[in-house]
Amino acid sequence: MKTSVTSRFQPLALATLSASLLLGCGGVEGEFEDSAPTETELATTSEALTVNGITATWTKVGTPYAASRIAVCDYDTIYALNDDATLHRGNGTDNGWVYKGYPSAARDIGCSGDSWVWALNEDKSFYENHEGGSDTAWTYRGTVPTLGHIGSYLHPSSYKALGLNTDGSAYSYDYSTKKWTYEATFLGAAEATKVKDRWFVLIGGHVNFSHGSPLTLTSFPIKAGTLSKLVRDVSAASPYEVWALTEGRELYKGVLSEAACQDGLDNEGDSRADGNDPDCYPSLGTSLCGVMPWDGSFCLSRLGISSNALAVCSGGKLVSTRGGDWCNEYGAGGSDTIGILQ
Ligand SMILES: [Ca+2]
Ligand SMILES: [Ca+2]
Repeated sequence: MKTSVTSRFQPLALATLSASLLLGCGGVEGEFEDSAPTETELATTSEALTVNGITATWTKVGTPYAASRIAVCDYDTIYALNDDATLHRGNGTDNGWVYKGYPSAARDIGCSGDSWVWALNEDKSFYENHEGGSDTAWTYRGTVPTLGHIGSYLHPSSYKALGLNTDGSAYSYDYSTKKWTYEATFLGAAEATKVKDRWFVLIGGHVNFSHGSPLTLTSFPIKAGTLSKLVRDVSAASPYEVWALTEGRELYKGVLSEAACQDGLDNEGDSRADGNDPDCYPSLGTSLCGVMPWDGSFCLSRLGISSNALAVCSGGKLVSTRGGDWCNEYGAGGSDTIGILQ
């Protein structure tokens, strides 16, 4: 077991690699430019799935065709470890990648915040880097022979990585205690990532998300017509936003949104429930306008739920919704004024 950082992450021919890999991570924007609009839509947005009050939708963000592994931290900060072990950071779009370093022995990565990167090497040694993947900033944190993969674990109060053993058991590593702690077991999992209480787990080439108690996993495939795209890596920095790198090296962003709007629950975990979640404004507004005999702007709280948002109705149909502090919560009518507040 070597503790020398440079022995594992020796930078080689940086100038040459930098140029070629910037190209490697981008340059295919407009791939669907010549397609008919309906084909573009099919190719970039996957059919939605609704389960347990959550709607999940995939949208294609880019084609990082040289990327092997991804790690997401913060909201749109993504690290990509390429096939040739160069490391890049971007926002997922093809022209947004910046070369960060060459951790030549790394085979998987995770991250915790904008500039904190974890790497698992081919020999199962595990490293931490606080300088955005800079070649001189890797620190050895041990060797775990049973580790198959590592992923991001966005924890509200600590910097953590998630390690997945080849038997499907997942452990978190805490930078402050330098210890691994058992979290859960997902049989057959190829990768796992966790944000707050939500797991995203890759099983059989498909991303699964967790919900409910006891924990249930639901498969959330990226559909391409009647087929599903196989995913090679998954990572997340938000309980309702997950990123997937497909075997075809396409990068997709999956968004979980609230679909059950009168159940009193924050279904997807964005800290907003029912009438206080903008995801719910359209369906609640449609329900409210459907029973309103007048045109005008009405509080969604008229449905007997907590909400400060307005629905603008005309002829029994929803015209638009307006978020903001318009209404008194829990009032059967709020503070709107029929016929005056338009
Ligand atoms: Ca709900
Ligand atoms: Ca919500």
